[in-house]
Amino acid sequence: MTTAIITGITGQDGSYLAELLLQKGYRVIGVARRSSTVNYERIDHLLDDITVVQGDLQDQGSLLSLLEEYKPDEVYNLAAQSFVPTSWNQPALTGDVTALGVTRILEAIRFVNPKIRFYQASSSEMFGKVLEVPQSEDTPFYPRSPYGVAKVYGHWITVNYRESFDIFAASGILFNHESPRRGLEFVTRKISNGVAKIKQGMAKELRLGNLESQRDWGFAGDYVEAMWLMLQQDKPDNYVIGTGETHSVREFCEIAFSHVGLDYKEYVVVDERFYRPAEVDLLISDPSKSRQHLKWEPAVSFNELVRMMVDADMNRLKNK
Ligand code: NDP
Ligand code: GDR
Repeated sequence: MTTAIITGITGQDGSYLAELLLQKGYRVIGVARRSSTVNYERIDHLLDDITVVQGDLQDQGSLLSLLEEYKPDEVYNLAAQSFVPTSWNQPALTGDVTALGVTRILEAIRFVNPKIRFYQASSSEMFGKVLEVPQSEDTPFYPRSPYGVAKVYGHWITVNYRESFDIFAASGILFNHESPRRGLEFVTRKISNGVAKIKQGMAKELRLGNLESQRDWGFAGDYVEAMWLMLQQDKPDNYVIGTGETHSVREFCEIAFSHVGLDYKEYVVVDERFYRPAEVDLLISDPSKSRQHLKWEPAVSFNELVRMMVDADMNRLKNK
């Protein structure tokens, strides 16, 4: 039985990746950091089938002992301080977890078993103030937040351990991917949840920041398949994963509100509190390498994604 360790098991992607690996017959070990109350909402339905263990990206020893104890074949590093605005308020913590945390796992792999295959969750935020449109594996980085800067470090240390120590270390440069399990502060979920609350009379308006920023949005359930595929190749590499389409926050609002028969212009209030010190205006992937090498294609379209998220929040609030 193949064993995989997933850091960030309690997050959006951790839950979808665990489901995928269980379907493929893996033994799944999920790493969660200790907290005073458990936050297993996204993995509640999996707790009989996976093993959840304590570990923290800020603690080298915990990572070493997990690898020694569970002897994984594959490690997926999904843990991070992943919310861009928080990275300006907690830049040093973001660097410690999102950047140095990657080195700590790679060091654990190097000492315990350099044959372990490693996946690093890199991000389109590394392209930031984009130097090329669309963005591919060869586009230079220009990160615009402490989060983006930390991810650039995580990406390059992954490449460096591949080249220095011959570790099978893959970097997936994933564009935004969303789902009904997305955290409530990210814009897509904030909109789908806001729409459902307004429709059900629980809120009167939705306050957002920059409506003009454009993202290449896909469905998280599709993207975890690409992570797995990267570790099944003959050689480790970097891959851009996205849909190749871009849409604005405004368009997301239009579709989400109209799905429940509302006009977003009557409810969305632009609030400068949600503007960022430096914005990433436009992201759009060139996913040709992953289409060709991994044979990966997203299944869920942008319209389907928006409707799926609104429907899920409508149902959740109705059943409350
Ligand atoms: P989430 O924010 O939903 O999940 C992040 C996970 O990291 C949570 O399980 C969190 O635990 C855990 N974590 C945070 N700090 C630590 C720490 N010090 N030690 C151990 N675990 C920690 O992110 P997503 O699932 O959306 O994203 C997964 C990864 O992919 C992240 O690295 C993200 O930066 C990256 N990424 C995401 C994209 C997206 O569009 N979703 C696009 C590109 C990259 P807790 O629940 O305790 O907070
Ligand atoms: P992002 O996602 O920063 O792209 O990072 P987010 O959903 O937070 O923002 C997307 C865009 O929407 C604009 N925006 C708002 N954003 C939030 N959160 N709240 C608002 O009210 C709002 N109004 C407008 C933002 O300015 C931005 O332009 C996500 C994270 O998952 C990262 O971890 C990941 O690496 C990248 O996607 C790819």
